[in-house]
Amino acid sequence: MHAWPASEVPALPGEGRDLRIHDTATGGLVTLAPGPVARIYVCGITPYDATHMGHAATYNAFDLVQRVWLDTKRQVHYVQNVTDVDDPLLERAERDGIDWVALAEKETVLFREDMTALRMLPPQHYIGAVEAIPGIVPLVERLRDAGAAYELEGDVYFSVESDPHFGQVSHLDAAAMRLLSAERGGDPDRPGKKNPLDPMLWMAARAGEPSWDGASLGRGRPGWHIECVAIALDHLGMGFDVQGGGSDLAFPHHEMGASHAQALTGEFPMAKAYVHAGMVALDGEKMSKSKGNLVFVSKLRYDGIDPAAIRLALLAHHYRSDWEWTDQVLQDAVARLDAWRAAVSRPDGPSADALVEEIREALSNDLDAPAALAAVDRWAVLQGAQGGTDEGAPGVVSRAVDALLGVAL
Ligand code: 5CA
Ligand code: ZN
Repeated sequence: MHAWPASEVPALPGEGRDLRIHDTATGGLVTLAPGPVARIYVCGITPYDATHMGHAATYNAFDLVQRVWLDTKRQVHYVQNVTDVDDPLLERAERDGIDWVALAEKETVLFREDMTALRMLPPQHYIGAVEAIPGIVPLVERLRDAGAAYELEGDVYFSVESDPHFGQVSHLDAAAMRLLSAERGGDPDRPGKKNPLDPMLWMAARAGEPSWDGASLGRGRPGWHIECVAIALDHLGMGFDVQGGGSDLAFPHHEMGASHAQALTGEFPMAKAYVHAGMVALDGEKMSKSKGNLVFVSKLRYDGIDPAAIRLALLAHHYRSDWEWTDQVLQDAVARLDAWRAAVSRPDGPSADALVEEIREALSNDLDAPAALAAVDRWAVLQGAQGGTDEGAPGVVSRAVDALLGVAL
């Protein structure tokens, strides 16, 4: 699949800083020290509805990760998937009486437009589950042949007990795992499984559902977790720097992914840091396609809201906190954007050198975007109150806000 166009990232004076970020697996901050090419995998959308503010907030967090790395003069190798075949997509297509392929394509087109408008950096490899199937099948065969997977009525399940590290990404107890497994695509109550938590690797063809050639597995379609493992290992290899997603992916998705990868390679963990963004809610409930309590990026754009203001609304919240989308959040962001634009519209102003360092410091400290915004606010207030004589300072501020926060002033 093709991704979306990249917005330019201006180079800044001075040196960027290494990223310290919260890793769910170790439960604390880790300082990442990637090589000259930092490697990141971010779980992509299941394209059965439009991009909502929760998705946008999560992708914003991982866009910041890349901007911090780019500021250290590293290159970034970024991979993202599209879960373009899965139960919820097929169910929505069926409900609405439309072709599932057309639905996935339509929503993926819209996602690309939203990401472009929000100045999210595109992945170098944007890979659909369907196009990854030829790479998934041999991995499932290997897992089965190694005794880490078993067959149940034609379906193939991964055995979580084959992984000595199972549980070391999310650190949940068995009861919590069972509950979340049922909520998030698993089938803990299916009779005949070795362990209720075992996730499906390959689902045998069902009547009326799409299926693909699975070689010795028979016709069918891939499970969700093996999809991301196959794509990540193919394009990044083991031990990449960050696997990212919302906190609802810690279990089962990233836990199972780490287990699959461990069983395939003997190595743990697949990613050096498992990074999870908080959940965005609307009216007190997690924004979710299945609940339908959604604020869409595209709707706001069509209503004439500047995408830079949407981005500032996301940045005003720390990526790890759960927060609530309200009209006030957007109004505050619009006001901040106006104030910043006014402040950079003059040819001179207060020195921007310290500000650039403050933004760098804030972001390198577990992506503290609210602290970065507060620093820019202080500069803008100073500019409004007394101005300054530093020629070109507003230009430096504009470039820093663009390069490090993805906001075009
Ligand atoms: N296709 C899978 C990942 S492989 C999937 O979870 N797709 S998704 O469309 O449901 O979600 C895409 C991303 O948005 C995931 O990282 C998910 O954790 C995140 N996300 C979904 N809802 C919210 C929300 N309310 N707040 C924050 N992030 C969210
Ligand atoms: Zn994923």
